[in-house]
Amino acid sequence: MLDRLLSTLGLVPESLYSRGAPAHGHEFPSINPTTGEELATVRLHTREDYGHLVDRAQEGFRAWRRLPAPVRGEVVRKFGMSLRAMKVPLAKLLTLEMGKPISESEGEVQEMIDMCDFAVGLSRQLHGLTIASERPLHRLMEQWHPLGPIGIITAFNFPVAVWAWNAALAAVCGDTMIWKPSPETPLTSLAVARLVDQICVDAGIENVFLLCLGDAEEIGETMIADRRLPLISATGSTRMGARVGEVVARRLGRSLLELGGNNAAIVAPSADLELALRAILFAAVGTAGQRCTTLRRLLVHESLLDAFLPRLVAAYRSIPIGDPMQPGHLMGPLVNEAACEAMANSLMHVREQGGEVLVGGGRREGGGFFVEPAIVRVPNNLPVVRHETFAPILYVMSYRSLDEAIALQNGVSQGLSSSIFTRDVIESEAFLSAVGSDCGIANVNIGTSGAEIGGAFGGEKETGGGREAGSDAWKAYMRRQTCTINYGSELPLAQGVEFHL
Ligand code: UN1
Repeated sequence: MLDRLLSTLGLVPESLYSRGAPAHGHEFPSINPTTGEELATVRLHTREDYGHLVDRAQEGFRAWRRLPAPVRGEVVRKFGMSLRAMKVPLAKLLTLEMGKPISESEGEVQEMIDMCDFAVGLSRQLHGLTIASERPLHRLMEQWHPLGPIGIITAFNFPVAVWAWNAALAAVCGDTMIWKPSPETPLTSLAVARLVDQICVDAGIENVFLLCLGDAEEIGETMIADRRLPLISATGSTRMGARVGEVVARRLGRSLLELGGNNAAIVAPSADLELALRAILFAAVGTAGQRCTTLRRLLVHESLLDAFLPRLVAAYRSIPIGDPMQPGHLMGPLVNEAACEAMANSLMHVREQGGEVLVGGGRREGGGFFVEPAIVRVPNNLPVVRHETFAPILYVMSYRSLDEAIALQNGVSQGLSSSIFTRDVIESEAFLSAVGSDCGIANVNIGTSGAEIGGAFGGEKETGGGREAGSDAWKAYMRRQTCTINYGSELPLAQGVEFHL
């Protein structure tokens, strides 16, 4: 099955799938987390290979930035069409390599398609402002130009959608790019790179979308320190983002960071509990708790706790866990052994600190990295609750007043996503107000995960402050130029300054 899938996606094992970009590093296995077995081996790029890729990205930029943005948009449109044609095989490869349920993988490819569509429209809307000048016969305007070759670092959990958030926008903005995907998902990344390459070859375009497979030490560190990349867009852990932010800032480059979340949902007294239950399940257990938007903390009004918690525990017991390729399974494996260990570790600490595991938390027997999603009842403000563990652990706390709930919700160092379940408009508006949720995403009667691409995606505080995907996130991929044009024959100076000989 794998061989057929790879050849459908245009990947042949010649030179260990390194495609048009020669790789001279060591062999690296891609592991199927469902079985723990090796799917294939790829060859990594070395620092020297990376250097050649950046040369190519620079060369590509010199030509790509000259094309009108709608012409660049046409390339992205064709890529979106090719993703439509390859949606099912690409989703299957994603599930094989990363372990998310097949419906979620199809959703992830759909997210790429949506991003392409959005970027195509945007390619005719990269607009600046015309601003009133204080001087007679002067015009003040702002325009946006391509930035340069950029670096994109992505994580294993959304290995291709997050690349597409960046790549589709960067491409219409006139940037070329080097992508360093997670070492957990090399085949999926290669398949996407292969699809976009084919579109470029057909369009006679070169060196716009480049892929560099490698680890954080050799490739990641070189990339973030590289002055030829004016922007590094990085998605991953807060630890990784802090390193990227520091190194990029030292060379006064720009970084766009989308890091950890510690997302909470408030279940208020007026909530529709049926709807809340479904939303909480998807947000906490979907993608086996490995989304940056995963629901990690549940704040339930004290009056609801006794009625609601047993229902949630019962629902957890009935979650179908198993081979993510089978459509009935709502939860697949974690990505690797280390993720299982991190989950067990957090559960050990939370028990030590006085938390009570109400359901789940165990490891499933057999091959693969399967765990049972856990609900833990914790006293408010337990230290372990402030850390993000990238696994399906849901901490449940109770609250009395909405102010208390909002303080708990905001009382962590991350600020990505948040939600409230309420039918009370006063509560909902308070939650969305300036003194409500401090997160980049605030939802009402929807869980914390599963954002559409039309809005800007990202969060505050240790989540890194970056915004990707929709709205005006494109501006991060361009340089802004303010232009003042004098169409008169006088030279009036701004602020009324006189300077005559
Ligand atoms: C991520 O986990 O890094 O909002 C991205 C969501 C998805 C994207 C998640 N659309 O859950």
